[in-house]
Amino acid sequence: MIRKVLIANRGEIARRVLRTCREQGLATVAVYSDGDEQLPHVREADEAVRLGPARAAESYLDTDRILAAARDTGADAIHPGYGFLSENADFVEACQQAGLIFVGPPARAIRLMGDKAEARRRMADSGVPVLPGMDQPQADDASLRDAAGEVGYPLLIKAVAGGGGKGMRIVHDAESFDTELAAARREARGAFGDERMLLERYLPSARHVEVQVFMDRQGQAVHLYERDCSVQRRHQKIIEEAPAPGLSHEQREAMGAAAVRAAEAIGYEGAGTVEFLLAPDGEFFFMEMNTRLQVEHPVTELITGQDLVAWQLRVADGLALPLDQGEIPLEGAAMEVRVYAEDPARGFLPSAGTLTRADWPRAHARVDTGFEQGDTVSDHYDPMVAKIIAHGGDRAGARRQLGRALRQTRLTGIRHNLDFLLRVLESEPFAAAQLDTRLLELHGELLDVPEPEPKLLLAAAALSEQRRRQGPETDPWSSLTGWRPLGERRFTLRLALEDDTHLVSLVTRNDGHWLDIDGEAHAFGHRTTEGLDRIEVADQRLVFTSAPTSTGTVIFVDARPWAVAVDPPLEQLESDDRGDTPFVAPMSGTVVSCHVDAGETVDTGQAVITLEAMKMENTLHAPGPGTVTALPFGEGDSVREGDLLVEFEAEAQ
Ligand code: MV4
Repeated sequence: MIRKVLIANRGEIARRVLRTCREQGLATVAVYSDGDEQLPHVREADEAVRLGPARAAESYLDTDRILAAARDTGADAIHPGYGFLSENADFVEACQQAGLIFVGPPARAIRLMGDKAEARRRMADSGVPVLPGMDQPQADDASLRDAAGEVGYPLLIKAVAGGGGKGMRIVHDAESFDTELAAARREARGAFGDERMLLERYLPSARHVEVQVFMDRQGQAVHLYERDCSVQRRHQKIIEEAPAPGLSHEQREAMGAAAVRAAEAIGYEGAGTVEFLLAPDGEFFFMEMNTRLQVEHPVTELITGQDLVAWQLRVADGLALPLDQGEIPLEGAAMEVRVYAEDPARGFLPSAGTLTRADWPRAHARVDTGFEQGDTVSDHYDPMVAKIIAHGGDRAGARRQLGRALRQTRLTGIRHNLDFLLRVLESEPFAAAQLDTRLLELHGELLDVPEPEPKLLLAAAALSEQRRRQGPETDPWSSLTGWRPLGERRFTLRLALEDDTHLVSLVTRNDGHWLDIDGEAHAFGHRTTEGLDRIEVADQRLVFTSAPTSTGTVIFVDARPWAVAVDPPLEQLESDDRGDTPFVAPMSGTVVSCHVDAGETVDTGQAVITLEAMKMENTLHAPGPGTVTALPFGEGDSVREGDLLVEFEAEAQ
């Protein structure tokens, strides 16, 4: 029986595995490299062992150091997560030699599936459909060229040692075959030290549909339905979902059965994923098998209600699978996005850095992340910051929930792809489930990065500041302080967006709400629903969230942050805060006239004082019946923003 698990990984997957181990009552050991010691996966484990320098080769990829950590802590099993050593057959053997249980398949299954030609042959022999091709990789260039003619064009040259799109070349015609073959061989020799190639008919328009399988040591195999992972960018998955939309019951059964056959054919153990290409006519073909728990496993967990890590641990313990095929539920639909530290506005350049703010969505979604606020995303490892996963009664519901969750996420300090994710998620082709591995090529506009109107950002910032000063519970329109000309309430700020400053007022009058920017008035509307603010300025709309910063406000539009500075910053104003009196000068200016004398009683709405600022005259009115007890400034006096212009005592109610 496994009692103590060493998790040979980092970040979100280390935490994910830890969570189940803890629930199962297993002791846990984390490992970490220099720079990672402050991360959540390290502090959440019962014990943690330093491996070495940040470089993966000297830490998370170093078999000897990991085995030493397991020995030193008395761990009896190693969970590899994904990536790093998860599909390294030599590592699996080393674990076994050290008397450790490797939570994953046997070394021979990993080796077999790592050889793409061997895998293809084994699948074809077991009745798993494969595309027309040539999988005798010892062939020389001349016989490959001959075989290409039989396979037909367009075709793919695939590296035997490749996978995930590495070492792959499309060849459209016989004329370019030799050049492409030479290039593929060169690339593969450099990347894998293995230049063997196989050929396969190229299916230009297809979906990537993969089936989750499990097999125990007793020889029982089941599938847990499929995931559609067609939305990719340069072989990097972006959105994954389960089940694959539009599959008929028969197709689902056929793909599931083929995947189970694949697992049985190779005497598999544990969690595996069989990837298929799904052609527009519904035919499907084996692509490759991943011999690990995958990044996107949570969508399967959400539709089946199963804990796949718990299943892995059971199988590793030699126990039978917890459910038979017929007992595995499929409920609703789930969708996952991968949040990467990269900048969509700059060609998706990776963007390491410290998460100065990390507010993960609380409702609507599951968040698997290895980082909390204050943590640093290192440039030594994969730039994935989080997975956000939503479940709904159907695909539309899951998509809606996920959209809400993404808009509620507030991340600053790194560039990230949340706005891009939202754009794809809410695009027409994706909403209509027009899934295709070329979705982003067919809809290049999804790569454009639109910028919100400055007007809208200023309005959003003014509204956020106004609420921040008067508390989140107040209705911005009933509590506007500052200038109160008769029938008008006004909240004014100087805001800086990029290099320009603007005088912005939120105004409410009996003819409606207005936004005044540098003296120009725009019709303005606002409401808050589902934790999101929605504003409308002169027929343009913006949905946003906001958060205070040391210099003002950050407005998140499609989760993309825009900094708006408040001039002067709130701290300065708060130092001479006059509570909620309506008679605080909203900006510097000059007193034009005092309409009453000190000591005079006034009635609701009666004019008290007029100030001129920024070429505008503004009159303050009494908010209710009361007494003007003092007028500290006289006509012609200069006043500064925040000055108390009128001391007023409201009449007791
Ligand atoms: C293919 C293919 C079309 N025809 N094989 C890409 C990753 C690796 N798993 C195999 N891949 C492909 N193999 C044939 N015969 C198209 C791809 C492919 C792809 C597959 C899934 C998701 C995105 C993709 C993007 C480009 C190419």
